[in-house]
Amino acid sequence: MHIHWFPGHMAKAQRMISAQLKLIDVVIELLDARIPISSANPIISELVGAKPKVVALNKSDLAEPARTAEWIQHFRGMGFTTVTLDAASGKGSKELVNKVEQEASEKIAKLAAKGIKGRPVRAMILGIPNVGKSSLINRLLGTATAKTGDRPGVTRGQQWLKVGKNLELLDTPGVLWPKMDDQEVAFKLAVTGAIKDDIYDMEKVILKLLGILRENYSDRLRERYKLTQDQLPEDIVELLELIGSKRGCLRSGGAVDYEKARRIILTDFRSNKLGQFTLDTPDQLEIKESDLTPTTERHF
Ligand SMILES: Nc1nc2c(ncn2[C@@H]2O[C@H](COP(=O)(O)OP(=O)(O)OP(=O)(O)O)[C@@H](O)[C@H]2O)c(=O)[nH]1
Ligand SMILES: [Mg+2]
Repeated sequence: MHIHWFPGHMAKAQRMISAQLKLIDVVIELLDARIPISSANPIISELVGAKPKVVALNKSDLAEPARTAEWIQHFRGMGFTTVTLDAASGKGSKELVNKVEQEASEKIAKLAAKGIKGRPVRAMILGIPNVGKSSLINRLLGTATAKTGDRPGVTRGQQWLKVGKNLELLDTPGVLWPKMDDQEVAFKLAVTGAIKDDIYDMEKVILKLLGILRENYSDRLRERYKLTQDQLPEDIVELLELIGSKRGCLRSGGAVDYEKARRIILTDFRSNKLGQFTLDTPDQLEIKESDLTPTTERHF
């Protein structure tokens, strides 16, 4: 599954982000709590450099809570200010705002010493497509001002929004990296919805997902699709076929509609009908840890 994809609007987004960074006191980087390492875009770390940053593990309602707690500890151990977030319900957003204000306090104090008093904290929300940036803004504002959607690429332009007296937020379009060499990472971004569904090989992604579910979460599969104890075929295509027939995904003539069956599994997975999942595990850390740390040596 090779994804070489970098539409023009993403290059533009990057240019816009670097231009705006000068005006920003604190960056809020949203990661997907289901894939805290795979959703950490090295380009974002590079753009952000040494700016104060708060890392938020969003969509925590979709991730395994014990794993999220481990990841939070891990990131804090690396020296990051990190919070758990559910931007859909707003859980964790107060803590996030507090942390952002803390991170900015030094800068605000410096401005005050120069006679500039009462200047709101300016923060920018960065993250890969579909991670929940606009949803967070809407939660903080209490209204649906920023456009959101359950697909990547919803936000195109930039917009400044004021949260209370003390905070100004900039929503940004999601940024992906130009080339994903790591196929594991590409799989996780596809299955969690960060990459548009029409530009990756859905068939391969779903078969891989089913393989993982069969291996590690067979009880959940059985429960969701009402499979009996002896109904869990080794062969993944057979398993897909079985699920399809159980869910009535049949063409006229009685053959299983694979496409429909794949859609059902993907939708169930993304909406927690199969339970909470954390796909990144600490053994991937060594490879990806550098992607979270700003460095000037990386080139893309
Ligand atoms: N379950 C759950 N869904 C969330 C959460 N945050 C956002 N979403 C959903 O994820 C989808 C994407 O949210 P957006 O806020 O549009 O994401 P974005 O990062 O602004 O996306 P782009 O503008 O496309 O880069 C929407 O369907 C949201 O409702 C969360 O914490 N939990
Ligand atoms: Mg958006």
